[in-house]
Amino acid sequence: MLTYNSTLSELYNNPIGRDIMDKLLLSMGMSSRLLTNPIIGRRKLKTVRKLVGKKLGDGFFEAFLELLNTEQDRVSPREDGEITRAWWKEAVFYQIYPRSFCDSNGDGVGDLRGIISKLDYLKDLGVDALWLSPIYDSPQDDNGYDIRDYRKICEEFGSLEEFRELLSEVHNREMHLIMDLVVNHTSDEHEWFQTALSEPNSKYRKYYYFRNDTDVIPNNWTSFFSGPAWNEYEENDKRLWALHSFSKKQMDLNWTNPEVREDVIDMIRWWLAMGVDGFRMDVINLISKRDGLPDGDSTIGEMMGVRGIENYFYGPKLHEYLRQIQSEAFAPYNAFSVGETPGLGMNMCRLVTDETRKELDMVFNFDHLESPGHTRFEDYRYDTEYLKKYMIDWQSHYGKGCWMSLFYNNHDNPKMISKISTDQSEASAIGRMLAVLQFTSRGTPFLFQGDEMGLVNSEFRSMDEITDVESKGEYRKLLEAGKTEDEAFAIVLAGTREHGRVLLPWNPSLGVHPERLRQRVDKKLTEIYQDLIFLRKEYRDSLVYGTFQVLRDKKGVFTYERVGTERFVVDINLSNREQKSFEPKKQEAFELVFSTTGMATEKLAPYEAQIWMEVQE
Ligand code: TEU
Ligand code: CA
Repeated sequence: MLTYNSTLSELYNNPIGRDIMDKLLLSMGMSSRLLTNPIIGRRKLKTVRKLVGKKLGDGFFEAFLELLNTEQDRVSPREDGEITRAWWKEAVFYQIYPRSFCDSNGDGVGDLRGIISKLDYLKDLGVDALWLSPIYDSPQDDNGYDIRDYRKICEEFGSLEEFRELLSEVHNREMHLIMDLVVNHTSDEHEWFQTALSEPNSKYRKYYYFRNDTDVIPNNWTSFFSGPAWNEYEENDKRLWALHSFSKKQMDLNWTNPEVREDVIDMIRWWLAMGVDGFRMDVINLISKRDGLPDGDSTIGEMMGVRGIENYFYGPKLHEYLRQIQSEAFAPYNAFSVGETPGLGMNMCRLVTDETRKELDMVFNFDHLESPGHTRFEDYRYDTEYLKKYMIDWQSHYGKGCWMSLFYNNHDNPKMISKISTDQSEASAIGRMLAVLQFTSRGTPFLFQGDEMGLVNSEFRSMDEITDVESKGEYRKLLEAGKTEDEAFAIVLAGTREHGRVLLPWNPSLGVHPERLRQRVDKKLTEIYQDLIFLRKEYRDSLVYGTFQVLRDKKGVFTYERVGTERFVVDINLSNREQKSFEPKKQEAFELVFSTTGMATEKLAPYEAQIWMEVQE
């Protein structure tokens, strides 16, 4: 049991402790090596509390200790033996955000028929598997992440028959298709919630977190989309509260209720029986909440941007629920699972993905998407040195029993190219460099729709052009905090999820957006994606499953080797200045197999990346 008498090294030995302390030090610009220093490691928590207690507050330490003591398990990274082979480790995934992917009937909303029309394009690109963001019946308050009927297709997108056609067309091309599983919450228009509201004695009242025993809001939790995390209703002249971690129309399911788990598992099996190959599982680490839903610590709330999150981002029954979903829903169909796990660090990710744990196959970790000390709603230039640090850390330490997802963009984030530079003349070079890093690293590449087109952020001009419920909440919060409309819009513009949600520019002449929101496709980049995906598959033993070893990581450059049956050296210029190329490979028998500039020069041009292969005798 960890207590105030525990030493920092004992705390650092706990997987949750390590992840939280690493993140804290990183955000303060300090090295986590500090905590492996024997002198510092001997310090007791009570001493640290005396030093920083005022700043962090007592609640922080209570919550910290309570959280760490929930995890008795340890999973150390496996470095020996072989990596278990699997189709989803060798596949290149492509995330489709249906409402903006391809509109086949000109109503301005993407649809299933539009996706079908692009399957050959995706196959030619080298894509092996699709991840569809939600296509279920939904009021679209959070663009489909608020599901009203899990077994019905949203009419704007098409019909169940069209979905079956899409699925068979995908399988005919020997591709896989995974769907988005959103079961931390349902829409407030879901029949379960509507019944729970209208029939207090129905079993569905226990499907959600309702409270009718208090006149004041049940706790101090805030929503991910700003404001309190509770809706207020009126029942028999009394206040009735219901929990929502996200929008006011996304009501949290109560996973402690076995009937909720059974109904969710039944729904998952329904889709898997139809032939779906697996699921991306929306905020799946949030489903287990601490009993009693205790207040959140304000310091942690400040740090994480959501008050109360320490009570559910890694809840007490998370592993139990994940194991039940895996054994009762996924295993019988040998289905693939990738969890979306905001807030989990490497050690907690290991605890939910290590192959011995039978919980999830993979997760999306988001720690690389912002430079330390920065947040998404902030106009700053992303530091590629940090991307290098992140990649070296995960490629070197995640272990052979776990498998990384490799991505830069999704429907929740601005474009990585624009984070690095807003100079349009650099966009193409940065896009190519990022592609080399993604396709020569160990893990599964997840492209987001349009990555292969080199899309950058959009030039929205006002909040009138922003539809995202999260951005609107953020804008309101900024105005309430005293920002002017222009200041608030500038902050929202930097981080709005809308950048990942504009219709793709298949034919820029069409489309419902004004000229300035339509982007040209970087066709050369699309070819480069095809070449790199081909190379990765051609040399799968080395570029997918091979070893990873850093050869050079001085400022501005990142050189590493991947070794399987072949040996590759990847030489990357992470900066917008010319850099020396990595010399030793030139003397040895290496040949240049790829360069983002097409030339083998003594120097690396800004953002140039080269791939060298050892010539086999
Ligand atoms: O996102 C959850 C999540 O991690 C978000 O809080 C995300 O961190 C933030 O929006 C920006 O990074 C998932 C879905 O991807 C998102 O589209 C949904 O809005 C959300 O869950 C609720 O379902
Ligand atoms: Ca349409």
